[in-house]
Amino acid sequence: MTNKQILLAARPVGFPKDSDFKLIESPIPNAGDGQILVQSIFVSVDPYMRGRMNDVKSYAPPVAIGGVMGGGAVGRVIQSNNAAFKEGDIVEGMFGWQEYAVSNGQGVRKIDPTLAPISTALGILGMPGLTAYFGLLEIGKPQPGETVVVSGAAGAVGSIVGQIAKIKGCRAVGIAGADDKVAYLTDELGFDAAFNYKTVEDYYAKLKELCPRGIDVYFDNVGGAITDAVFRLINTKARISICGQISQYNLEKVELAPRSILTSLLVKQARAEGFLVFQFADRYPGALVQMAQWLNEGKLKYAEDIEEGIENTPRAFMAMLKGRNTGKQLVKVADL
Ligand code: NAP
Ligand code: FER
Repeated sequence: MTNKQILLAARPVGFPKDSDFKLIESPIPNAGDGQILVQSIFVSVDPYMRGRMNDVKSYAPPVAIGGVMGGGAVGRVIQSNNAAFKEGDIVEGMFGWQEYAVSNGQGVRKIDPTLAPISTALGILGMPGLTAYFGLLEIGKPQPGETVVVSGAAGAVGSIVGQIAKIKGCRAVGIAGADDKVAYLTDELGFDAAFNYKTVEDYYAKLKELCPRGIDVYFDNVGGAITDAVFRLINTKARISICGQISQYNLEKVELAPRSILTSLLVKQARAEGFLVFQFADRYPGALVQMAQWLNEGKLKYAEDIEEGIENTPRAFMAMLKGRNTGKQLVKVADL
């Protein structure tokens, strides 16, 4: 019995490649004093991890070369020397890209497996769901009858944003990168309209057609040319929630935006505000109660894309960056 771990072997230049990662096998560690040993069941791959691979300062130091890739996971406590946890507990925490992890319990959340499938702790009832909830409601402040546009609309965050916009009585318009994603948004999730940015050439003309009353709220997951087009259609007092800029994460050379986006903010007396979901951490419990209620009432739906085997985590991460996923991308590494 060994612990398969994925290490960061090299800092990716541009789009990550297989050789930036390395699979190793090491002995399964034991829980020390005050610690728990967790066997992961689902490991998360998220866009923010691309930034953690770069040697830049942010809220935490970057992943070290030769270090285990960090990231959220859900698993089972198999040893506990910590009074807050017992063997068999299902927990979510930053256990990384590996099969087994020890933790002192800080930042580890107990999951009730009878309330929802445990994988949701990494998706709709976890970080991405909370990002959609706070980024839309606190930054976007959607009002009934307003038009909400979301980019990256078929992903873990975006698919929830559009559905919360509908709950709030808005017109929800999604932008995604495949025809089947567009169909999923309109036919299954209740978006009012959506389009495929990979086949539509003129984003501005398409958005103008789909948003006849202009755009009041823009939830930006992607940045780039899509965002430039949205800015040309914002209404007076529009709110732009800057959640992500995934179109930029793998570029070797930064892209320049048209300076007219600032003129749009000026003449529309509009506000663009970036946020990190962690800034709302003290309000997670109430948000999760609300999200779970909407889920149980059938007002929220979610999709998951599940890869199998810890050794396939880099592949799943790269596939997600390329848009192969619909909904939350996960890797299943053990049975429940
Ligand atoms: P996701 O949307 O499930 O997966 C990423 C998606 O990005 C892909 O499926 C792909 O879909 C799209 N994409 C990739 N390259 C693109 C490009 N060049 N242009 C447009 N779209 C592209 O991931 P997620 O976890 O929900 O994250 C979505 C965004 O939210 C990311 O930007 C992430 O960094 C951000 N985020 C921010 C916070 C925060 O605290 N601020 C927290 C969580 C996530 P297509 O097929 O549509 O291209
Ligand atoms: C994300 C993109 C960026 C994200 C966090 C960040 C939690 C934060 C980056 C930084 O602080 O440098 O998707 O999700």
